[in-house]
Amino acid sequence: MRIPVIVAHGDCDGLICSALILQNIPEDRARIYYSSPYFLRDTICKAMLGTKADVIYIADLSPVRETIAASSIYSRAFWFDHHTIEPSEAPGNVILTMDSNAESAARVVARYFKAEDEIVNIADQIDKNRIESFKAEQLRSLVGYLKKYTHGITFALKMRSLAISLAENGLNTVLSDKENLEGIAIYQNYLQRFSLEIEKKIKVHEIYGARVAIYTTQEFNPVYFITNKLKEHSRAPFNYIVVAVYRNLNNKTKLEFRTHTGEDVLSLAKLFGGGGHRLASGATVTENISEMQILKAIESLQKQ
Ligand SMILES: [Mn+2]
Repeated sequence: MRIPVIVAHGDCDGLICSALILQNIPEDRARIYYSSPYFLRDTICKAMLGTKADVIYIADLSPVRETIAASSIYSRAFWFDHHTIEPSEAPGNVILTMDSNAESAARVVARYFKAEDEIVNIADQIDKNRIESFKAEQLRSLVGYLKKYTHGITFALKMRSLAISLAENGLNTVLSDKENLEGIAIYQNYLQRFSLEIEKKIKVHEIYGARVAIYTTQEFNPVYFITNKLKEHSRAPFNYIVVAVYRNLNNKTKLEFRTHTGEDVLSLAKLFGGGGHRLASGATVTENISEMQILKAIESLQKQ
């Protein structure tokens, strides 16, 4: 029997993409994985074992030369993405559905399958950090809870069961589940405590006319929340907001870039080998990146 594989980004948009794909493929089950730009090639290869490599769906993650090549081992590979990337050549069995103007990757998936669902609008709100509805806030908190408090295989299993539940029972059922509501409450409590920490730990720099806020941490902290909270800072708005997550165990730095003022932070991410969107980008670097290196990179952009 052939088993389809779904690989999506391990965030809200990716979760919603995976639920939409599940709803719209002919098979009634699939292997679902959540990945990141940094691990995607590994994920595509691992997911293949035991599936006869029939069909793979990849969403909210960018097709680049290496990941396109990995996906082409499957009989057919369907990509759905809305990140800004250089166009890549792909073999005939790799179908790229891309729209860098789409507010979410879920929007790209929904258009492809001609599937209308309120959850697509919610993906747009969350991915653009423009929350308008209570349900969007709740779903963002639920995924925030999983990102903050679960790791590795537990995170994967929880996300998987959320995707299946979203696909089969819908958003209202997911958001009225007792365990999910408990997770949301725990996460919202954490945010209250965390908002005090941001004020204390944020470092502000002026560099060539740009105002930069840098937040360094060793754990998971929600970048959207830091960005929103900093709007109330006495020196806001910030041209560049940088969240640097240090994973000292494996000498890795995860950099996230945002802006209050429409600065092109994609160019900044590219200086570190990363990517994303013009107003929200990131990079994972396999060394410890110092604040000084980040400021130097911003300086080089400001000088242009
Ligand atoms: Mn997205």
